[in-house]
Amino acid sequence: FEATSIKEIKGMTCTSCTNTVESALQAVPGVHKALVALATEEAEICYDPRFASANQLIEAVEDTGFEATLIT
Ligand code: 9UX
Repeated sequence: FEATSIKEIKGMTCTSCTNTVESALQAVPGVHKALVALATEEAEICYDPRFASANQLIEAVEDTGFEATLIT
């Protein structure tokens, strides 16, 4: 089972920010792939919903100090 989830992440101003958020998302158990785009403020995440939930992904982003909202 694999789901793709896209979130809006506010407040990122450089590629170092996106790397921080990407690393945080990739560290969540069940996440296979996380891609964060600076220009669109969106994250594309492939994860196994048996091990990770959308809320956990939001929390992982907010733990890095950015605001995240689910857009799909
Ligand atoms: Mo770049 Mo982001 O210098 O918190 S890492 S702005």
